Amino acid sequence: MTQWLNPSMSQLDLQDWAQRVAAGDRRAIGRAISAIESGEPEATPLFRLLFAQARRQAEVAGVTGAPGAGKSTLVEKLAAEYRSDGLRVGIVAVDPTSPFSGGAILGDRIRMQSLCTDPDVFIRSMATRGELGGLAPAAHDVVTVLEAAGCATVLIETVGVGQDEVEVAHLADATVLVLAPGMGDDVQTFKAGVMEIADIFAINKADRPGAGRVEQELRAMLSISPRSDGWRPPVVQTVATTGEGVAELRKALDDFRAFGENTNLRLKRQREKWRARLLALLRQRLFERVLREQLSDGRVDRWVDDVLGGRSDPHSAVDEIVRAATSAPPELTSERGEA
Ligand SMILES: Nc1nc2c(ncn2[C@@H]2O[C@H](COP(=O)(O)OP(=O)(O)O)[C@@H](O)[C@H]2O)c(=O)[nH]1
Ligand SMILES: [Mg+2]
Repeated sequence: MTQWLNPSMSQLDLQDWAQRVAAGDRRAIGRAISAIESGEPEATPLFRLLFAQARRQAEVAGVTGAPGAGKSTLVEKLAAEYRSDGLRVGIVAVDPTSPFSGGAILGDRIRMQSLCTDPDVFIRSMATRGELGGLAPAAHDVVTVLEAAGCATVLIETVGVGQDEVEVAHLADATVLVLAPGMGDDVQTFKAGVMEIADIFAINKADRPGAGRVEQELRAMLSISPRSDGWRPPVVQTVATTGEGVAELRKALDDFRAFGENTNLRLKRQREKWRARLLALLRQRLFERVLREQLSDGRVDRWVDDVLGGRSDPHSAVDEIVRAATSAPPELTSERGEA
């Protein structure tokens, strides 16, 4: 284990590591993800190698929806569908209740037996950011590692609470919104934002009464608010437990990819994705730097006391902190490229 954590790892060791990732070595993949997640010193040079070797043509599909809609079951069946074509598949579950949960890649608590014995399926479950869920910031990097591991498809499961669907849309090439009849998610009650990010609708649990009604309402809603990019989101009924409709769902994903490639939609999305990622990292890096350089050793409390005591106000305090941080000898130029 210690060899993976050695900060003075040579370029040769790193290349060897990256090659093992490409070969689908689970241990190497798991360690790479852990190193990147925890910002270990060798993570940035390793990430650079992995990013270069990531097959950028991988399809990243986000699967989102309310808890219990059948996302995990659907992801399992979709993965099997891609596997039947011999494609290597990655699964990222950002869901505390996910049966994929088990910590490491291929944790033994995974209930998806069909997948966990398959050497060409890589599963990573991730903690959500806060109590309200939310996409773990490292999810982007995990996708890159899985792409570098040769995954032609990466499926990301996220619970649909609030902001997540929008975030997963920033990470994925395609977003599938999973609905189920009788779950209270009547079409009228959808938040506008959620409707807009769905490229494909899966009405799961189509074996239950009410699926047809959900589909009708959805289609009615879609017909009155067509998308400006010209894509008409398909609506697919599925029964995830039996696999019914999963081939159609996969076809819808293939069609969307073809549409995105024939128009400039895919490229536009990818630009948005990397822009969001760059800005998020910048925000995080700058904030950490200000915390470290300006606000260590209880100095936050001193600012709080000043505000509390009326000697300063929050806006002026932050202005001063930022001024001090930006006039400090820049650490930034030398920091580039480090974790
Ligand atoms: N009847 C029926 N049950 C389903 C279907 N898909 C999933 N389920 C069940 O619904 C429950 C929740 O599924 P799960 O995949 O964990 O949902 P998630 O919370 O969205 O990931 C499980 O008991 C599944 O077996 C379906 O198409 N029909
Ligand atoms: Mg789940």
